[in-house]
Amino acid sequence: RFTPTPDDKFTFGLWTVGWQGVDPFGTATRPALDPVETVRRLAGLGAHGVTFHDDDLIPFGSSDAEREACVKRFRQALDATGMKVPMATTNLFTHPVFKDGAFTANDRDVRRYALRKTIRNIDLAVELGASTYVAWGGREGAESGAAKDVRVALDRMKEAFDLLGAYVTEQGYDLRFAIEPKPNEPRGDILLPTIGHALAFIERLERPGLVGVNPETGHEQMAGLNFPHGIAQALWAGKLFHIDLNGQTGIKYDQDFRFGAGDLRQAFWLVDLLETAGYDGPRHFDFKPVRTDGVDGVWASAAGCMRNYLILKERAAAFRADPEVQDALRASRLDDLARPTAADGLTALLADRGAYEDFDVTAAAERSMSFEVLDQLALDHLLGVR
Ligand code: GLT
Ligand code: MN
Ligand code: MN
Ligand code: MN
Repeated sequence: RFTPTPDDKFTFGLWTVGWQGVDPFGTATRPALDPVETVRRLAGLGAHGVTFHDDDLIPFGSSDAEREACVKRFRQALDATGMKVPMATTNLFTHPVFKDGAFTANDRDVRRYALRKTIRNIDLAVELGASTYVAWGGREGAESGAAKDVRVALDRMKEAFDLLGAYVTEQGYDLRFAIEPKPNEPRGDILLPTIGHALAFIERLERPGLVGVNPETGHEQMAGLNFPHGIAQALWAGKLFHIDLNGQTGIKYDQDFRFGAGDLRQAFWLVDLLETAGYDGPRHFDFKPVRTDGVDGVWASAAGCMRNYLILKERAAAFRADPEVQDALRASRLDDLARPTAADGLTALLADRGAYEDFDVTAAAERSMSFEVLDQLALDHLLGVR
């Protein structure tokens, strides 16, 4: 019970369990992990696969021969364990050259370098079987007003995604892009700060069908937003290409706790949504094992992410299956919400005296929505007392 298998599609970034605890105030508290060891350990815990930045796998500045050797060892570990690589991404934030951004850096040569670095890793991603390419623009932003002309920067951002879309199309790659929003950190303000901003941006691209979103729990919550609501809108738009699961306690720095820590109620509704909406992509954990812990804590927290997802999945399924919940849903008129408001058209609506002239607004206003009973049932299920 609550033991993950590869069918659960749990995946982890190499950089998550590999985080050594470096933060703005302190140096590493843990040794570096070899990606090969990470693949073996995660496979042992029941994960489905791993994801990577170019620089997680191949140290920045490696020669071509070193690069080949890194990829070869990694591929051998994948083959030996059956682990998959469903997603990859580019590190466009660590090296000082990206201090003012990558696709939207004011310096044109930095933007051209960023595109070439991305394209190089797209080739590797496809070679390793990835079908999603994440783009987190952590350094695309500003700390002050005149430093970035946001409308022009968005032109450059669009140009980048149009070029990348042209590249994968010309190569015939079966690869889609997923933009990861974040409101701030490391920049004072980051471009495309929320799911909503990203969705609107995507519709202005040359190939909108190639681009979706990779929302992260904590990133929306850093902006005070309801993560399950944002995910629901991404699903509604057909744009949930990938997801980064973790934990966050409200509007603060990016905490990247293990999934299930932080806002547990939002985690419950999120799992309920993913499991009932037919999302069949990876359940990708992008978290940082707390830096107080040694390597033991790294694997304990990776196991915890998966265990918490499976517990919440069971709790959410029990909630949906409970006959009292089904009655409460009807009492709250969720079935009525599912009915079109004017299926017979505008003329019929305008001619319907019951819709306005004869509508008893007082009686309608007096009907209770009964949401408290419904929510208490959810809490009882979440807490495991039903
Ligand atoms: C970085 C960031 C994450 C992104 C990763 C993809 S790397 O750690 O904090 O949220 O998902 O580039
Ligand atoms: Mn984060
Ligand atoms: Mn992330
Ligand atoms: Mn992160």
